[in-house]
Amino acid sequence: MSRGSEFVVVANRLPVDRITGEDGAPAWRRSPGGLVSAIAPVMRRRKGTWIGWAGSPDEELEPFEEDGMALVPVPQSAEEVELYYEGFSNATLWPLYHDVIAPPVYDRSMWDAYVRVNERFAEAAAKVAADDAIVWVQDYQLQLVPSLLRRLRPDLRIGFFLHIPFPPLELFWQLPWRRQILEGLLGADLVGFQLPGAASNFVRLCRRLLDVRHVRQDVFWEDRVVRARAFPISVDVGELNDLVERPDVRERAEEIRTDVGDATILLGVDRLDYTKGIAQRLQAFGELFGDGHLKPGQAVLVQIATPSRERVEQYQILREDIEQQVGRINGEYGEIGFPVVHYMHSSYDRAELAALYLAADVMVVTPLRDGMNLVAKEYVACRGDLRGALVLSEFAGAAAELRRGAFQVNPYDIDGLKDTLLAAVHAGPSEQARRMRTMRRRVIEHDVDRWAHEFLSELESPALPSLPH
Ligand code: ADQ
Repeated sequence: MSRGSEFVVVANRLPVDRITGEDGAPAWRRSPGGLVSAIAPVMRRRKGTWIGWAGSPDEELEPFEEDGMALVPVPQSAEEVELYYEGFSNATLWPLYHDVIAPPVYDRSMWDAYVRVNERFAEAAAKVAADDAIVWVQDYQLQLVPSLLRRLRPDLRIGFFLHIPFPPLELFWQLPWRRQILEGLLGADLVGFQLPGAASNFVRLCRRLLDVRHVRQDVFWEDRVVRARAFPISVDVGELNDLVERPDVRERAEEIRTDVGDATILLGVDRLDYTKGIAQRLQAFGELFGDGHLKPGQAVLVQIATPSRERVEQYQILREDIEQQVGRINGEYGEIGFPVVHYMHSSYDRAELAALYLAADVMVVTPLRDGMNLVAKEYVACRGDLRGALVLSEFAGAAAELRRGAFQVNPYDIDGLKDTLLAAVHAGPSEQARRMRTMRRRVIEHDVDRWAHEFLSELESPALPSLPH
């Protein structure tokens, strides 16, 4: 590929999944999800290029085109997947940035691999970007790319967006490579976070660790201004609207309701991750049966848990724990024909998810810490009928926007969670409508298109002209 894209996205994964086509030959399909659908139109308009890993280790692929997007695969060896992706990204940074819910692993060989892979991504971006191009780097796996890339290509305008929380200084301080990560991010012109609090954490850290000057959230670093700002991500409201209008999706929602014998449906949809508070949710729900507040056949919890990071030890332990807990609850409280928890460890397509959202009386989102949580917003976007209730953890980024309409909970407080679940189950149609209307106003106005647009407008607007004295 020649040096020439005006707009480059750098993310750990390419926005396509490998599938087997109808003729049995391998093919690519655009990955589902908001990030890809938000960025795809911008990519087409600006003749963009997406740089990322294709998903299989030890595979060298030539650049290719798919769905109107130019894609540049960056290879990763099996060892790098283990050390950079499963290791430093998901066993070190992920738990550290999520309030150390699980203990982070600090391992020097993982760090070395993280540096090596970040260098490879930066080199790939430096090669394809046109003069003065915009480069948008995504997420915690690539925090060194902004500074590595700036060193190679000082002409570029570089943005970075962190999808997960940015921890308070007291936690970040643990990281043996804290200085390198922070300097890596400061290579960007604009560092975007989900919430203003995360941007403040970042600026405070810059001041304490690097002794830099700043004016509010503009940090002065190496004769440049690095802006830290919040851009809460959202969902593709149009896509979800289209889905819930489809007759087959509506029929499927009815079928789900019939399948559970018209019990009140509480729904959980999460990657199987220890940050999502699935154990607390199950505990509270089970106890409601133990206390006699709910009866088998009257209410069910449908818990969809997408397989995730299955080779990381913490995730294997979590899966065993959750599955045991589900078994225990059903063993204790279920009756023949009336299990109280329906647990599915699998991934679903968007239409099936939309049908589940339509069928659910209560959506239960109880993370212990979450950058945003798109599931909460997807549920709201699907409920144009103004029915249903959202139980939402205070520790999800989404709580900042949905506070007024959601039933808010502290998932660590099991009694509080039980009371809130019951309140949501018993909310009448007018209360549901009032709350849902408030939440929908927010989600519809602030959809994922607007998120991408606001980030890129800020990145393209000129920085402050001069340094403070
Ligand atoms: P995640 O931790 O993956 O994202 P979330 O925001 O809820 O969490 O997004 C999950 C996505 O996967 C949703 O679009 C959901 O519909 C989909 N999904 C979940 N279970 C599924 C299943 N069984 N089958 C198919 N699809 C399923 C990270 C951060 C979040 C942040 C997002 C976006 O951790 O805090 O909101 O990035 O920035």
